[in-house]
Amino acid sequence: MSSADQTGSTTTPTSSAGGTAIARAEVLVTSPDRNFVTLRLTTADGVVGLGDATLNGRELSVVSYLQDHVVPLLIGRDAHRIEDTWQFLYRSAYWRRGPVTMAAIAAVDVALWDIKAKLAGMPLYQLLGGASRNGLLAYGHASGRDLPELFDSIRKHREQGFRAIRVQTSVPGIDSVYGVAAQPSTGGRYDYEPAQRTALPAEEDWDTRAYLRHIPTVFEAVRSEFGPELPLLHDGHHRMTPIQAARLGKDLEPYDLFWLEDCTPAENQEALRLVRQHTTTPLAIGEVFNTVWDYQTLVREQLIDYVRGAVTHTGGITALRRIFDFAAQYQIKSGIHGPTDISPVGMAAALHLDLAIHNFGIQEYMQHGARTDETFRSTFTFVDGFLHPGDEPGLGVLYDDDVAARYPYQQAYLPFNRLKDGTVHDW
Ligand code: EZ4
Ligand code: CO
Repeated sequence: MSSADQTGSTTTPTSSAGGTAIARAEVLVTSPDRNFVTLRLTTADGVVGLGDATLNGRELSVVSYLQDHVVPLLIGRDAHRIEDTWQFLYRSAYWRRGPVTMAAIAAVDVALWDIKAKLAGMPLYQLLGGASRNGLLAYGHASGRDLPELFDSIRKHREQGFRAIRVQTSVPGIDSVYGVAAQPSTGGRYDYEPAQRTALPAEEDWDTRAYLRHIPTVFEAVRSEFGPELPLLHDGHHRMTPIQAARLGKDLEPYDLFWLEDCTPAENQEALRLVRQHTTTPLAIGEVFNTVWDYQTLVREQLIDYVRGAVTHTGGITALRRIFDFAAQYQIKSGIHGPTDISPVGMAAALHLDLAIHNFGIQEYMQHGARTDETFRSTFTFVDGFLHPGDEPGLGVLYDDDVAARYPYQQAYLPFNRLKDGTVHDW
């Protein structure tokens, strides 16, 4: 250790690191099917680690945060010091939390775990305590503009192996609704893959009363078509007030949902007390959250059943692991966010964590397009409805620079909602 370190006049533990010092930190942007931001760290000895820093629709803000403020702090730090680096990035910024900051910290954290596991010669889940199960139950996204299309989409997902299915449909009287494929006949995929690359956000419309009337009839039809066994999920995508969410939860009880997701915009955690008093439908929340504090009331008062945080958006493996451990004391399980805007690097990180924790619940799995899979070559598998991260040392993902270079960044916004009278509503 240098004298500078001993006197505390530098914050960079460099000189003792030797071959494990971070020698290079690159912020990589590519858009094979949609935009992805990846942090690649390389040690002096040439060991490479990857972290996902993709924040859908706000990608370049995280690029700037990393490039302008984080990368200069990383060079020379010992890649082995994951905890110290996390605490340093979180506390030294003074400004805490927020999706941009926490996505940047997550990318550093995951890249360092990737490096550590490669140096150990083990798949990352081994460093997190080893496997707690053989495979990870995954759910896919079925959707349809009407019941025949929806049934077709559910059948296609089951043929692909899915043993749990999220169900979203159009609502009579509303033109375009979150979660519904534009052309279900071409495979039943709804999402923005390729992402909507418009200069301005696409406008969708919304009517909560029409939705509340319609959705229970959809689940009744799905249950009578597919029987009681199939686990079914639904995403409310933050559109309801607490009392509306309470009503939907009650109305869906006969159909035995695995979960109802994001029933209200849950930055008001207390709102879930009201929902919880009225319904036994299990609740899942957290894909837009970024720290444990967003879950404090939800977990301590057992107001939810599943934590939806993503490794990518919740400060990485170090931070999300702690949220799951906190949740475990209250019998709350994991349900990590896994849409296509989580890159294969972020997915791999999720799968290693899923495999290791005791309170795993389910993993969302939307499946990336072929161009994305060619850019990020992953070892994780999906067999018979179960995901597994694979047994390559580290995360098990390679970033192909040549393929990535073929797909430059393109502006792509998420859509938004207006009510019939023009009022902006939650999307
Ligand atoms: O709309 O990931 O459960 N999944 C979701 C996603 C989100 C997108 C936003 O970036 O709600 O489809
Ligand atoms: Co969701």
